[in-house]
Amino acid sequence: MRSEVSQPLSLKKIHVTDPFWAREIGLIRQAVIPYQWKALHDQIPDAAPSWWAHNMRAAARAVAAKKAGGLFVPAHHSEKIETLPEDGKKPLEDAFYGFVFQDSDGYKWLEAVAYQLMSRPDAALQAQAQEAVDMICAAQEEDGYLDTFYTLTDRDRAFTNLRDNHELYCFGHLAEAAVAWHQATGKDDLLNAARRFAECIANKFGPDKERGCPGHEIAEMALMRLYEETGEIRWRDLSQFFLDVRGTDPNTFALEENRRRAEKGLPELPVSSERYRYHQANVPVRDITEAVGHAVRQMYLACGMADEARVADDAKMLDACERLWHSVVEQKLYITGGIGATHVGEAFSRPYDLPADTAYSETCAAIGLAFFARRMLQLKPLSNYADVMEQALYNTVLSGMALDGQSFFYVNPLEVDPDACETDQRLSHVKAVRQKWFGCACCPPNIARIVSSLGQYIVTQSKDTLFFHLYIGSDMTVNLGGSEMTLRLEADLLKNGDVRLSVTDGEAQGTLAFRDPAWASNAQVKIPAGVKSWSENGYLYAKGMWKQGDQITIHFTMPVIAVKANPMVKETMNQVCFTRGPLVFCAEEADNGKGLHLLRALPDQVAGAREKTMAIDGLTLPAVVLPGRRIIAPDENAPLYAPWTPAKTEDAEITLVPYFAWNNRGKGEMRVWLAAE
Ligand code: FUB
Ligand code: ZN
Repeated sequence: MRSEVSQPLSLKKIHVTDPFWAREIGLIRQAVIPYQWKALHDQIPDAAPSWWAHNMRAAARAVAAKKAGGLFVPAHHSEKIETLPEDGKKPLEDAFYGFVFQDSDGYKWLEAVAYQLMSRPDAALQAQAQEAVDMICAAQEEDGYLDTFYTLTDRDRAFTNLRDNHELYCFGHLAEAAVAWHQATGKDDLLNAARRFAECIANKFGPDKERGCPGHEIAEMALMRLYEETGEIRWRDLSQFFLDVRGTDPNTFALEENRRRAEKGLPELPVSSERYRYHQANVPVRDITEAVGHAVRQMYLACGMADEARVADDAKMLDACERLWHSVVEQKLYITGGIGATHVGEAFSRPYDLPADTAYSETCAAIGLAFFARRMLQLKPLSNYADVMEQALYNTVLSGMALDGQSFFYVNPLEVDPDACETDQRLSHVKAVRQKWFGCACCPPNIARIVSSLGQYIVTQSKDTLFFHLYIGSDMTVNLGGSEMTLRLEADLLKNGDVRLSVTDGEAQGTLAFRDPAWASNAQVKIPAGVKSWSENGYLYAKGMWKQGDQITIHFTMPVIAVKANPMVKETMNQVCFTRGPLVFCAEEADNGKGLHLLRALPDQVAGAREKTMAIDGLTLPAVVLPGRRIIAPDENAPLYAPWTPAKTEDAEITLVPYFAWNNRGKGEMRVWLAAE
């Protein structure tokens, strides 16, 4: 294995204390997890039902009936998806409702709970999670199969539509939750359920069995986790099998589709892989050059690929991961760390196509990007990976949830006009306000799990080197060269770029590496005498014998920066946006009135930006006030077109708030990119 490969710290060894992020993690624990438990049980008034508990209980009854030798007659004996009961009717007790992947919502919830328990044990929360675990285990069939959709509809059709029906996706989320639950509690009930399901899958698919791969990736990285947790190599083999099959001819999605078509007497379709860009199955994974198709799927695949590159030291896979990375960050990434520019297929668009108002930028996709970035960092400590991870976390991931944790965005555009998105079909995917829940509720529990596991993104360790990727205040216990030491990282990036790392206990010989963020033009570093230091790949390394009382302080300058996009991005031509540290800022109607498109920012005068704080929903957040201009709106009799004359403008102060905090003060316009004068 390559010498630079690093691993995150166990969440039992790192405790986030950061003034901003500790609140977020606490919010997930105190507000979001209880809220989502209610959502899983359909107890949130006026919110779309989840059906998770309903489906699990119904499947458990079906499984029990089968075990008792009885006949289970499905209420819906077809693959038709019932999102809601027929109009005005009560749900059928034994029917499946919701999207085919509804099981995954509960698995994500459980994974988030497990991370929280790792940081801080809580008997009541654990008991509630145990209830969920028991419900899941009860829904598992005797042969290990565990997917309530097929259990409640037509088990004989299991694994006949991997492309669309998400069994392997649900398995992936189950395995991720099971590993986390095992790590948190030492209990192997869910881990065994995941293993039994993995076994059931491995009995069907493999080199000497049927070819197939997940329509929605995640099983690849989940199997790698299962392998790393249990040491059972067959899970790594299965993950590799899925990666190797993907995008090769004859395409397995086409083959399974042809089998379904044959049942209906329909003619065969071509079996070449080209048609499967949406599923990233258009080329073999080691030949990937561009991020394509459904953005979350692409990111989850990238994670599986990066895990394979790390675990198997697979150089071709690493090359493919790097090409994928460059495709995303150099051509397809929003300034907010969002990805997936088009709602058509929730997908990546062509290079440089980054529209602001019609953006999809699904919360889960930004989460997937952060997952991928962390894995790339594990492979190679290059600061660009951490820059992008931070960009996604501080902006789009956070914007996915209201400051009170009670409502969520699925889609994260960079420009919103409520009147437009409420009346224009082309913008029907854009919501002007966060929603209480979604029929397709992939994003809220995904936020819960990434924020709850934030400690795993801050630091990774490779042998005797600790890499500090994110400046998020935390206390940690590390072992360098066999000696244990406790460290305190202090930072508050919402305020300033002052960072301090102190050895609070113990002593050890090793190297501490600190990322030099792209947003900091100038770092002033103080390290103890006798420590050897050097810079490499955007990290400042400090090697020495560390002992209690040692401190490293870094002052990163954190000015407001006026940012332009590459001119190939047509959408943002002559527009500017403003960032400070990891935060992207936006203008909101609440501060600047209606008609944000009339504002003209003055990028040349960015040095005159005034920083201030603003109270939003009880939080004190950074804000920026800029000198600017506003085009005086024409009166309503003005013609649509007229001979050109310079626009009439007036002075205007432009107030900007962090993008993640937008829409916490009622409905209104929002813009990240402003016209530049
Ligand atoms: O298909 C499962 C999840 O639902 C995807 O990851 C999201 O994009 C949403 O389509
Ligand atoms: Zn989502």
